[in-house]
Amino acid sequence: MSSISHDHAHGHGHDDHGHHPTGLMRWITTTNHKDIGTMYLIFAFTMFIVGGLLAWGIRAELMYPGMQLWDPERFNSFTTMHGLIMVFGAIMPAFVGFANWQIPLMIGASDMAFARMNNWSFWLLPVAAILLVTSFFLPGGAPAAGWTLYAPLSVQQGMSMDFTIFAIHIMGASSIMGSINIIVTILNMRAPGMTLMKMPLFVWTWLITAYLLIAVMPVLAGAVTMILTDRHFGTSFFNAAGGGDPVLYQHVFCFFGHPEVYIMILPAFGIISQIIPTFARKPLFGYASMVYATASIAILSFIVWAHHMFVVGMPAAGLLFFMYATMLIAVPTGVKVFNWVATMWRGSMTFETPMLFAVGFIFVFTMGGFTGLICAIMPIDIQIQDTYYVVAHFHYVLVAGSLFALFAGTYYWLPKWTGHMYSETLGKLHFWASIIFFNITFFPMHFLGLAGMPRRIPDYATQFADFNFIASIGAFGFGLSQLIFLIAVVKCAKGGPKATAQVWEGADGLEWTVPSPAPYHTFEEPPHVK
Ligand code: CU1
Repeated sequence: MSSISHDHAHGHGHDDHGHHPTGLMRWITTTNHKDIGTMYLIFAFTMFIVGGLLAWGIRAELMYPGMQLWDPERFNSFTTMHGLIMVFGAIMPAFVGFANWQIPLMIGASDMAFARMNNWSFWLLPVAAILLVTSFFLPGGAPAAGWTLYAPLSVQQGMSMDFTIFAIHIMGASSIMGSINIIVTILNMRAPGMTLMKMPLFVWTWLITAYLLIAVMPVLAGAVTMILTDRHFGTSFFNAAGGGDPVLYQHVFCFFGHPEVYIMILPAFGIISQIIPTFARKPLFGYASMVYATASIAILSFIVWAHHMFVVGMPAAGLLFFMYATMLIAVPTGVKVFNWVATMWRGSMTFETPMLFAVGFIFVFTMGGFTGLICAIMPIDIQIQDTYYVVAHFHYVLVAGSLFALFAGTYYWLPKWTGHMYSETLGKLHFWASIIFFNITFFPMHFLGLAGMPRRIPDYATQFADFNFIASIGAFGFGLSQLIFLIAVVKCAKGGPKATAQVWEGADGLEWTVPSPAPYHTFEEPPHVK
């Protein structure tokens, strides 16, 4: 869109010497936000495959009761690495990739504010990923303390834990630099006339997410540094024998961990808020309330962390506070879901692949939201703590939430990114395969959890066999379905029918900006529809 002006703004260093780096050097040295966005997305998809193969390893073992494939330690390392890789390697970098591509385009900036730091933010990630993945080949195998790296287990495990701690430090530095870049770009580089309350919702959600990242990545760094000093430098932060307390680790980790779950969902809300108006051919309903809801969720996310810890032994006042605070988050989240539905109300909707994923997101993510509310009810949580109910809950939020929004956004913006239309047939096939296999995989886990099956175990009692078998079939199908996505994207990048400037018919610029002042009365016939 702005590639010509962009080259003038940032390419002059190379022009002076009369050449542009090509091939691999181009990608290593690039400061172009589009190149860097693409690299983030390719990196994220690669890690999604690695994390997915680990999920297959988990589901293969759990397909039948009894011990089949892996010893328990190896199984634990699979669940640990699956979580770490999906959170830090796949979901988060994918959203940063979207931020790089879309934020400068949406606010009319020539590039990100710190284009060279942007390059460094990306290239730290493969280094961290290599540290994480090589830990499988170290003596003692990969870390097996859960993605939460709970002490005291994480203090006792082998040298792979040191690799993981180092990888987390590097990824944290990358996230903080990326967040500073995003905040400065949004606050300083908007086109004249674009006030904050005229910014597209995706830009708003990323602005707020970037503040969350800057606030909590240092907390995670602190937590894993305390593990490191407990391991090697004689401290006893988490060791009761030395006067420490393992529960301290849970408090510090979860103070990072809960805002982290919103880091992984707020940009998804932003993507959905761009897509729904386009395919309903109406302005977003309740723009301002969307912004305030996003900010409220972010603020509330700091005061709910101990809902992960209802069974550690907390005073009743603490239990009640964290229960009610958590329930409060359902209010702004409900505002968002209401606004999306109100946007669709009496719209002239069409259901191309991005809209299918967006509507699928609203339906299935909301189910994950409701089970979250159930987990927030302290007396119930005490029953379902550490069971498959929790596994079902957070996969509804992270797969049907974050991942489906990423798919929706990819199909939505691919024509802008590549200049070509993707195959609608492949896209729709990918959607239906994904949503069906997703539910086959994770819906039975609610029943398993309610029946008492614990998470993070390689074997289980025979009464859990049927639902586990169904879940495993679903997981194999879900993984294979992602090949359709890969084929659709590669085909689109290589060629295909040319995308028009408008791309989505009848959307009259809705795909880029959300008009302000407040939309035309949205319960009337919209002005866009003839
Ligand atoms: Cu939480």
